[in-house]
Amino acid sequence: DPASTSPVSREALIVVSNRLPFVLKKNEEGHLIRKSSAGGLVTAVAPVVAQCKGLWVGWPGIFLESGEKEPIIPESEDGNCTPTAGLLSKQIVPVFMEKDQFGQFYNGCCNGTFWPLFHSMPDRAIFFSEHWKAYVEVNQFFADKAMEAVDSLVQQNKDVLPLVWVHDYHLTLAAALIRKQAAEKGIRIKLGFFLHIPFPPWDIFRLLPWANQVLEGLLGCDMVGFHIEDYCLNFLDCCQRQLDYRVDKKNFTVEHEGRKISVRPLPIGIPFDKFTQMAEEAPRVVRESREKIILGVDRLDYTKGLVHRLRAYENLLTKHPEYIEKVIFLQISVPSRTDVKEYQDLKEEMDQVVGKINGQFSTANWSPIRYIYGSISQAELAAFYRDAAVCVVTPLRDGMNLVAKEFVACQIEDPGVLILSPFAGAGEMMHEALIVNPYEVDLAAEMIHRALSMPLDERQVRMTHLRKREKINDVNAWTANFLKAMDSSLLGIAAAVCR
Ligand code: GDG
Repeated sequence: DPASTSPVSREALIVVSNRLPFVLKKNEEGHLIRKSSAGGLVTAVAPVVAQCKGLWVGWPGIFLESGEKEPIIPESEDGNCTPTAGLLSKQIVPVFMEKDQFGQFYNGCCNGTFWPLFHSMPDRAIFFSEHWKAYVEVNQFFADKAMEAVDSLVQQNKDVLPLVWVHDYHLTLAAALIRKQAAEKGIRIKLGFFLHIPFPPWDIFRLLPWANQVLEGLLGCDMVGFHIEDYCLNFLDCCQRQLDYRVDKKNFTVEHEGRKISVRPLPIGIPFDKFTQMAEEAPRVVRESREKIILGVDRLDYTKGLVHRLRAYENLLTKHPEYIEKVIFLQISVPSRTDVKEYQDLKEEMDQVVGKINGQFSTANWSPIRYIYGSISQAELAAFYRDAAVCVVTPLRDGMNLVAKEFVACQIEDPGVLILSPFAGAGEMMHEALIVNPYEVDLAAEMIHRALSMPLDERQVRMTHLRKREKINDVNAWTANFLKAMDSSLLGIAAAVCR
């Protein structure tokens, strides 16, 4: 058992993320229930937390009325006695926030400032000191809660070594705040961070009025992880040029306060086998039809390149009228951040562009675009992935992009073709996809044409390679790689529970 060979003692994982692995909802009788989230991160990481008797710190998705007491976290999902993702309620540390403060933090700073800036779209970014103030307060609050979690583990077992894993751009300041408190209390911990979105080049990053604080916050860790090497290099460059810290761009380390922080590329994967199995089991959702399906699946977000993609399709129908009544573009757009103006504007724009293209090209029995503004079940999604001839993943910028990987995992029949943007992290490694710059609308249209007319043997060769890579580098491998980068004794537990 590798867990018991650690010189100090057994490690216990504490995950800190903006959201818990489930949200709390009131059922018809007014009782709180858990509604679990089916994301790959949860399926891979929660079993490790459960097994090592660790904790998960995060927001449960509801606000309390003023003066309302914090509710007790229910043990299981509606009517079912299995705790969500194996996590008992005593392993959940909920972080409750006031609605106003959350709005300034989440809609304001996280999604108004960090999101566009880190996706290299500074013109969309807003910079308000009230938002930043809320961001600092919320990060402090999460750090306090994480420290309570650390304390409770140490009280139960003084030999435990807490391994705190902080996630994403919402919580860039938390690690340094946790480190400070642990040092004051003389508690030894390990701290790691993973960023799910891109880390921008210095010339963009330095537009952030609070750039130094963010870097110092991340450098509170022992290890900082990004999807790909480019983001690591951007981060190292920022530490060097913004803070004048000593960085080693060969070994990917930063020196700060007498510590050496390692910076690592840790490309995330998906639960590959789970998606393949869903594709095997899912009934046909698209009626047996003459048309080939071109599929797009995204949160409705301006980084995903949705309008550019529709323009490319419009261009295809104009230049290649032979596709009229022969193909259907099925775009699933999940509503997202609907309180933020940029997202409301995008919704309007999409409605207009879809309407225009459908108006221009529809015939009595056929419309070129089927547009779903809403979300569908994962089983249905797997069926769409399986039955699509082409999947178009063309973000203008994307940390990784899981849709590209899920499509590949579901391609169990006559193989389809993946069209991928080089500006997604996934574009760095999925070389057998057709790679196209989404800004080159004409070329993107030709790429769809090429995908639709690609011979079977070429499709098979490309898909076989893509599937092989994603199966090996699945989300369990990612979790294991994080633990390895943290030099963690939990690696053995992860290998045992994530099979
Ligand atoms: C961030 C980074 C990075 C979508 N529609 C439905 C649905 N989905 C699921 C997909 C996929 C997920 O949502 C979207 O993941 P992405 O990776 O594409 O994008 P973000 O949400 O922006 O995620 C990204 C990721 O973090 C992980 O690090 O890859 O770059 O931006 O899993 O399947 N799921 C269901 N119904 C839908 O209609 N059930």
